[in-house]
Amino acid sequence: MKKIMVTGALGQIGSELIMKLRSEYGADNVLATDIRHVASNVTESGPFEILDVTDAKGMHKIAQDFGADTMMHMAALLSATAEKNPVFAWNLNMGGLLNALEVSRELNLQFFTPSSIGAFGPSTPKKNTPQDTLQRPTTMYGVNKVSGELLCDYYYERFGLDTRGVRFPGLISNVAKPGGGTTDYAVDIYYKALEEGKYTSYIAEGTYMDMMYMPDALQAIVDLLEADPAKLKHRNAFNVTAMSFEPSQIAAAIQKEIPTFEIAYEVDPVRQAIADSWPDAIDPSAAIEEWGFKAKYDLDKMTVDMLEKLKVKLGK
Ligand code: VAH
Repeated sequence: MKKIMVTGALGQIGSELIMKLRSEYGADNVLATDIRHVASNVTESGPFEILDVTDAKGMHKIAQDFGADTMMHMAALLSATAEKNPVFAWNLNMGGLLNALEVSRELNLQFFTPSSIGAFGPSTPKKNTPQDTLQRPTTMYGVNKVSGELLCDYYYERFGLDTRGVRFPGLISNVAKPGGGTTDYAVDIYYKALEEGKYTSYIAEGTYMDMMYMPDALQAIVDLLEADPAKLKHRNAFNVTAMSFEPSQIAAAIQKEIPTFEIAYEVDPVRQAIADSWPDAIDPSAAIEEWGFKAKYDLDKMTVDMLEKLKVKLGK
């Protein structure tokens, strides 16, 4: 049975990943860590430790004492936050990743960390973006993600470490709200639709980005973790996506459920520039062929589920 250590366990992905992993592998076999303790189902449903991922010795001790055989490094600053403090973002995103890779090498752990469509830049083909293509991102987050992909490939090639990763699109969830991302509008819009009946988008109409509902993202992580390594031609990091849409399309999907919902636009130039530098729609065929990636939620199905879950959460 796997013994999995997760960093960034209270983040947007981490907070749901912990619950998914505990249901798959048993609560006691999944150690959640984060830089702060916030009482939640993550901290109450299984082992939890406070960990600053820039503390290599602390990370090694926690992984060793837990008897981990798998490291899932989820702690990172997202795109918009990273642009506000690029040096801090480099130190945290790259320092934390290097520590997680080194601890995994020293203790021979299987290793997973997510990359992002943010690893692509304006010179990358925007439509049907290939698995292997030009990656010249123009954001600190993107530089971190490309560097991280190369570092994870290096640890696989140089040390034989079993590193695996995916390039996530914007992730939409009804549990932990994302913090500091560019795609967060696609989460905020559902909350505002129920709370105010309208939403002002900071991303311009017509701006396509890849997106995926969190349940599909979590299943993709488990499927890749369990994939037969002999079938993996790629390692870091597989393109995965479920849909590509622009703000007026998610608004239209919400209007099918809430006909009076209205969208307006007040573009944030910083996050618009980040979104404009990313692909419109990436090609997930390598993930489909090499480990059977499959998304279950499209925009309409996700919208129905999001609104249903948020109505309960918001007491609507
Ligand atoms: C962000 N949600 O917006 C993250 C993600 C593809 C976007 O990397 O920064």
